[in-house]
Amino acid sequence: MALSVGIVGLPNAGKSTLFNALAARRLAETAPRPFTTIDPHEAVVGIGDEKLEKLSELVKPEKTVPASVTFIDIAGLVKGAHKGEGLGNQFLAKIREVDAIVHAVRTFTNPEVSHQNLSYQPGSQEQALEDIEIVNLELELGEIKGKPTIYVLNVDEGKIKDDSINQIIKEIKKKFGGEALAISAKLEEEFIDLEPEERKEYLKELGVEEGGLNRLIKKAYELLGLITFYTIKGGKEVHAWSLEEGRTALDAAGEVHTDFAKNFIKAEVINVGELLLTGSWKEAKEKGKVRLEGRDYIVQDGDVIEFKIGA
Ligand SMILES: Nc1nc2c(ncn2[C@@H]2O[C@H](COP(=O)(O)OP(=O)(O)OP(=O)(O)O)[C@@H](O)[C@H]2O)c(=O)[nH]1
Ligand SMILES: [Mg+2]
Repeated sequence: MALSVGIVGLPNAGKSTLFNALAARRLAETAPRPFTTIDPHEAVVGIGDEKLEKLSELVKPEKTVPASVTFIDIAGLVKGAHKGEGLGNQFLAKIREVDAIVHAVRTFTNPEVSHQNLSYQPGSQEQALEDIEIVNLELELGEIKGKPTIYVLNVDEGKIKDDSINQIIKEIKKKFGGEALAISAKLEEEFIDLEPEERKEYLKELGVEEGGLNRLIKKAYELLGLITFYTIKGGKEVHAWSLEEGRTALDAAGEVHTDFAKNFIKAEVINVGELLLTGSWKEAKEKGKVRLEGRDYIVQDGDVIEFKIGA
């Protein structure tokens, strides 16, 4: 499925900062004033995938295409947005179409960045919960209900693993359901300018094993119950695709091409781990490790699939 995720939150929560970090480009203006974002921005982001990289090293195709997520950054939502307060309302329609919501919640300290609440207490649990409620109410009144939501606490860069932040995350999950995690949007945005090695070093210094964006995308996958399968197009193009768990080989074929579903005959399948161990598709076939599956086969996470298509 072509996954799409909308970023919502109060003005100045750091939505565009997070969006830029995800897009790895400064597409949206960010500023310490509310309603910086007016028109929505969209970015198609390739999902970092180690297995895909390894598969690509093995197959050496002309082209490698990661699975992708479209992120949409909209204007901040304020109290009364559903009645036309602020700017967010007119873009709620955009949010109705997405598969999941990333709800940015400010907990970072920065006296230059204003908050709706004049007595804003950075990092306070009450404040975070109150902020969330304001936005959730507007979403509900705007007829956006029951969407899978990931709450992103936008924290000061040194606080990603703080106990107090972990506590807020627990409370959010308890109170609102969905997923929650802490990210420093500002830090992730600064990563745009760094080489991968430098990023790793930086994260290590902060005591964090994995960048926030990867963690966010993983959570989105979990929340939406998605898995990844791969196609190699006879060695020409290695391609990662996302699919809902429990879907069949026929559904997977339809993801790749509508004609593939129409003219489906069989699917040749091997798990990516096994293929990497074996060394090549040809060898895997010779050794009988590539299975032939029919249209009702339930696709597993990490399956590499070659579809056999009729005329
Ligand atoms: N210190 C700090 N500042 C941040 C962080 N994230 C965002 N900011 C700053 O906060 C301000 C607002 O960020 P934006 O990304 O523009 O916020 P937004 O939610 O898109 O705001 P609107 O589009 O106006 O609704 C900018 O000046 C950012 O640099 C953070 O994690 N730490
Ligand atoms: Mg913005």
